[in-house]
Amino acid sequence: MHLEKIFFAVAFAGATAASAAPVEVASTAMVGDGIALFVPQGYDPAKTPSLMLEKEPVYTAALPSSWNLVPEFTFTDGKAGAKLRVPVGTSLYGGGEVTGPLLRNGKTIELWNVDNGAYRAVDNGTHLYQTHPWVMGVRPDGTAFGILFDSSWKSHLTTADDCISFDTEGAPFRAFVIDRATPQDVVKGLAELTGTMEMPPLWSLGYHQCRFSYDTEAKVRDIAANFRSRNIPCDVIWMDIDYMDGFRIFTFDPVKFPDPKTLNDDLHKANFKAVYMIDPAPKADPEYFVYKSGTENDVWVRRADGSEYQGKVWPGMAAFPDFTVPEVRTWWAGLYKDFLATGIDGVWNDVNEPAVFDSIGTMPNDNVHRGGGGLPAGPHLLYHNAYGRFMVEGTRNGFLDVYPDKRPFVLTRSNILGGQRYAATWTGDNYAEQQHMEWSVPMSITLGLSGQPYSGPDIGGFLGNTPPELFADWIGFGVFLPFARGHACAGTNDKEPWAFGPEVEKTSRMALERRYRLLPYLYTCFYDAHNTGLPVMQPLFFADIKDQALRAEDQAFLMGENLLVVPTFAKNPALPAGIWEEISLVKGDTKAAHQASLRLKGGSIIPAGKVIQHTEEATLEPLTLYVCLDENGTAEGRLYWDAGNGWEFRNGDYSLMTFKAQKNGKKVNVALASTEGDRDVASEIKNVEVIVVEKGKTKTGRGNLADGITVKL
Ligand code: NBV
Repeated sequence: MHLEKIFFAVAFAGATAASAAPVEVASTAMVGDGIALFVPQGYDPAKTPSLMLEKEPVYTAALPSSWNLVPEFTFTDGKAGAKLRVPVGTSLYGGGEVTGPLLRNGKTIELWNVDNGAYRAVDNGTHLYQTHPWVMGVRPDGTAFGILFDSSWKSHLTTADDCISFDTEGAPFRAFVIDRATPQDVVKGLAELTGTMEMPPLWSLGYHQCRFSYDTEAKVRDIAANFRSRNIPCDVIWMDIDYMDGFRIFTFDPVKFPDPKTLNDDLHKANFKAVYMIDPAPKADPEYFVYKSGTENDVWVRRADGSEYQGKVWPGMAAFPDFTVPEVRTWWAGLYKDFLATGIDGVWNDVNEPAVFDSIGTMPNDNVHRGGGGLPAGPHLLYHNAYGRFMVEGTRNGFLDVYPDKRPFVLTRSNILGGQRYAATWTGDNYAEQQHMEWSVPMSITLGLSGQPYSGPDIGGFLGNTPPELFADWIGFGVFLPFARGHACAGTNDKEPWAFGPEVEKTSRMALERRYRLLPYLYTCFYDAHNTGLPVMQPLFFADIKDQALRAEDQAFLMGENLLVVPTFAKNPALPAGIWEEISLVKGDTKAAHQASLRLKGGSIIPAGKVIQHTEEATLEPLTLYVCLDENGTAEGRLYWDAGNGWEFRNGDYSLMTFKAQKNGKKVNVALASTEGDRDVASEIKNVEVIVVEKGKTKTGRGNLADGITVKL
């Protein structure tokens, strides 16, 4: 479409009131390879600041006249919107944290972060805790595009078959359109605009055990001891709100958690990490040091009349830090100093939509945020969706101030696109029921396609009592999601792996052993996500972008590019054509009830370690390479490894190894083809086991990397 045709855009079809007034495109530019920027007339960054981009885009070229994905902007009664016409037959994805299927054609979601218990407490689940104004379209031929609406104002996002529309309650905004050869490239383009996640600490890829709440020190010790005595792999124990003194953040209950330092030290001795919850709003108690210091530093969000806003939350009436103000984020970061010094390894920021116990569930729309550091002052209606994102930026910085040499682990319930740079996430308060178990697959895939690769559900379901079968099915595939944590709401049954009896305990142990064996592969997937934005958990259609049958598949999924995971609940999943061979990671797993089936892609090699109980034991000695040859008898795979924490990998202290396999008659030779990085991991690996899977049969060979390994077929 020629640029002149962009003017006089057609009226916005979805508008209900007076028909939407078209707005001309004021300027366009290319800002990256296949990435176009469209700026409507009336756009003012002081009214709609960009809260999602990592940095301001740089003009690289003029928009080519052949560019045909042109958004049409509208502005009606003070509310801006935009739409993008979509070619017939396009499969639509994205929108961030959503319930329902992976394929988003014909859906409308609201973008207004909300505490939405069981995904149905509010507006039938049409909006959850996060905001991702982003849709990706995959054309029938596999080429793909995406549109990022660069606005945090309260809005609706509709993905009709022929049109993506986004209508906001705020001022005009810019839109970025990415048009590339593959959906993978489009998702990477989104990361070029909004950034990627940082490398996580290796320990955070282990299993996490949580409950609302392990409410005494003794209980925490008991849970930890059970994991070790029962040989169930686990890395992290979580402290939910009951560790606090009267729900006051940054305090510890003097009776139930009298000595957090010793508790954390003891957890460390048993090779556990400790993650503690911090909510955003301190109790408005003039005697309480956080409230006192916040008041002295003038950090609180204000009402429209300028007075301090207070809302009821867990500790009673509380004040809310205005995280849009850079100095407030610095103040917030400072609170973590003494807190983390007790040996806390990670932070869980909850209820940061922010949730308020009132009729609208959050603070009033006209509350005032002051901004600063390039951000304008603005109403809560503008900043609501980014409240959690600004909070976790402060939290992450607080962690880095205390531990500059460690990789932070921050988990957040609320976020906005771009916030993957600061925190991982989980999918909030799901219910212990079949549908929520099944939804946990498309939910995390969709988050991954929307810029956030690090997510997972509360395995077993948070609300409601979990029946043993459900837990077993859930953990049987939940261990292959990027973030693997079991969690349970107060008042529900115990949901630790052993709580359901010996059979489920066995199932859980096996599932977790499988995850831990795959750590080298999983870590490599995270390295890719960190570098390029390619999701860790991928939709099956990534395996064959032209195959229409895969477009709606959201029971089976991919872990990285090479491993297909079929949960036991999956009924007739559409699977990609070509060679995919089932692999076994733990004796008996392919036959065991509840364990997801794992299939390796033809032409690929994936690395695995031995069964370990926690990541302090993580080792590549011995290393197992699972090999599945393609039609030509070749295969290739990679392994990324580094210190597992810290930043030295940025200075070259890592190893990225590429392995290649080649079939020669009745033999397969596997060798280290290349290495990148200064860390000499390869020469530390003395024992390599190669397992070639062909037509359902496995053949094993052993050797070392220096000589290469030969497997006789
Ligand atoms: O802090 C308690 C819970 C927490 O366990 C859960 O994971 C969060 O999503 N939190 C919400 C507060 C409200 C629980 C009903």
